Amino acid sequence: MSPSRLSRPAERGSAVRPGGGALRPLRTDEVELTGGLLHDWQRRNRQATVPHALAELRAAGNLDNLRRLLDPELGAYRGRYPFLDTDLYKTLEGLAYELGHDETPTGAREFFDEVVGLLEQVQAADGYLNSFFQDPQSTKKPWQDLAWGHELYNLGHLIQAAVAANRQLGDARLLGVARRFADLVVRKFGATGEQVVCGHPEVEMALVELYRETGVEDYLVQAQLFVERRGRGHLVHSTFPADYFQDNAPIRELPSVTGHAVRMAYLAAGAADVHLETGDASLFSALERLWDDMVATKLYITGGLGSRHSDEAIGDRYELPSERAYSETCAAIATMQWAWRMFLAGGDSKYLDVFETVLYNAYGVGLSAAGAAFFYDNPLQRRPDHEQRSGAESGGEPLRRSWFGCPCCPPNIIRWMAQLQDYLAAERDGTLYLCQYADARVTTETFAVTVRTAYPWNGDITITVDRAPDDEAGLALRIPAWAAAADVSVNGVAVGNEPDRGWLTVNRRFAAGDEVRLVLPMTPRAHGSHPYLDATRGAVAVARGPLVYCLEQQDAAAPVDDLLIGPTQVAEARVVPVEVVAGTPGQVVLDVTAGVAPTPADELYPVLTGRSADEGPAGSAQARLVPYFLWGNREAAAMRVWFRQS
Ligand code: FUB
Ligand code: ZN
Repeated sequence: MSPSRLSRPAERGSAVRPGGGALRPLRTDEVELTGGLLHDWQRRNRQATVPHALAELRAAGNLDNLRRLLDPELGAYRGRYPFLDTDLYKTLEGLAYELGHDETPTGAREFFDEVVGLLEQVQAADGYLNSFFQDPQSTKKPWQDLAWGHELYNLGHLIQAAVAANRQLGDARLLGVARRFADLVVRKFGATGEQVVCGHPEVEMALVELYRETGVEDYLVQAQLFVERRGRGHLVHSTFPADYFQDNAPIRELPSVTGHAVRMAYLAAGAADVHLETGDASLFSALERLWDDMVATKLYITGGLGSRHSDEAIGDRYELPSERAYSETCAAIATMQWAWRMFLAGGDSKYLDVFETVLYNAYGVGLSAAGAAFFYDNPLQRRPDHEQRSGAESGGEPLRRSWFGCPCCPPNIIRWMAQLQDYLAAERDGTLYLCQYADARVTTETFAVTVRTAYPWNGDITITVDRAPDDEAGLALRIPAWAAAADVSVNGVAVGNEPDRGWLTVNRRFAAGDEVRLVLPMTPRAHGSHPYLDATRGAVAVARGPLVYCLEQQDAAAPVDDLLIGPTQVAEARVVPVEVVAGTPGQVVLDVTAGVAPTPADELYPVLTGRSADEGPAGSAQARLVPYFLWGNREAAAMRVWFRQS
């Protein structure tokens, strides 16, 4: 770690800064994570993940791909994909946050300056920028293949990095590059230009954010055009079907979230951004409908989206296999981006509940405890002899990998980790909304509070008012849907009011020193699944608070496939604070006494003769359930989230 050389701006805007909507997200400088799991995750990002990624990006040739446009002697384009510049952009976005810290990751400043300098040099005179297509030896020309070329997807990540650099560091160099490219896109693909869309949504939310940052309306109009154009047959595609690109129907008419999972959730997040600026109510109701359908039929219990390895697709309703779950880490991030915008639009806490589930499970699992190895796909079950496919890549490490040929997930993890504080709190009409619970200092113009908690390991949250508004004000506490009850008190006196749309709001004339205490029950829960969900019907999953638990073979006295765990075993589980994996303080495990099923017959499909399928357990065995996000940090072994009951 080296000391930062930057003086960052006093006001640092968060990643999403809507002009409309119900709530204002607090700025980055208004929320500071001070301790606990999320804070430790951020420190790990700074100390381990970023330095690791910078080395991988250099080794993989991402910088050389830019350099060789200036020096052809450097050889051929490195890598298979036309979107490898985005690995740099996502990393730059994360670095924009990290460079604002008192201590910066080793090599971060040099890397940032080097890449920004290269981008400034290689950008074409008309603003175009993509090292794959600018390659004189490339067989493809710019804009020749909108479906697969990812050029606008590239622009989207460039814009997001540029906005972050401008907001977090007051460094406008990248913004200049991004605007030149965005202006080209507006000229070429605007209302009277070519009627095309990109095969991979992403640029929509970026263009809206560029509009927010610059006030230039053209960018918002362009985002709106891209959202509305999709699904009207403007994409020429061959390898993948129309729904892979969400091009089978306009977004307002899509019957359900469909196609490639990351594309779908980025598109929906972009459409939500358009709604936030335009107030387009019918667009929002379409998004609400898609969201509700997704949550009711297509989301894993971990919050993961996308069940198919084939085409990295979401799959049909109730198609949620555990072992072959795809649940790409990028899709987890995209789902949180969508959730946050839906919340900002209307204030409903149900979006934050899903955000929380994704954060601690489908997203958290993507990174190793030490911070330098990644899952691309995130299955909910692993058999000891089965291979971890890790996206399109087979062979290699049995668990998380240090990098990928298609490394979309690692830098996505980095940027998201760096900006976690942007999603902790919001405000509306003098009410401060605490969206996620973590040790933090929250300081707005009128309110300053300190949050102390060991969440998600326990549900005790204390909010101390450091500075109170002059008049009566509100403190809104999210009561997660998983919480069967919630005790709220102010200075030791119980607050009687009920939550409204998931928010319990304390309204009063606060004074410095006031203490608001929220206690959420952290009783382990046994979850079943919808009867149509054949893959896990009759099975039980275990959760406690926002954490989904799993069982790894090293923690069970019998094969995990033979263990029987039902609601009774979960109700009797012992909640034990113990460190399973070094480097993650405060862990809580659940010790259960599981039944052990009789040894199964060898037949794959035995004839049923009236013999009871439910003979009851042949014995019992001790088993220790660990948080799902921590699995795979020891030697590769069997793992399950869903357990047999019989
Ligand atoms: O196409 C760009 C990225 O690569 C996608 O978002 C990921 O799913 C991976 O396919
Ligand atoms: Zn990915």
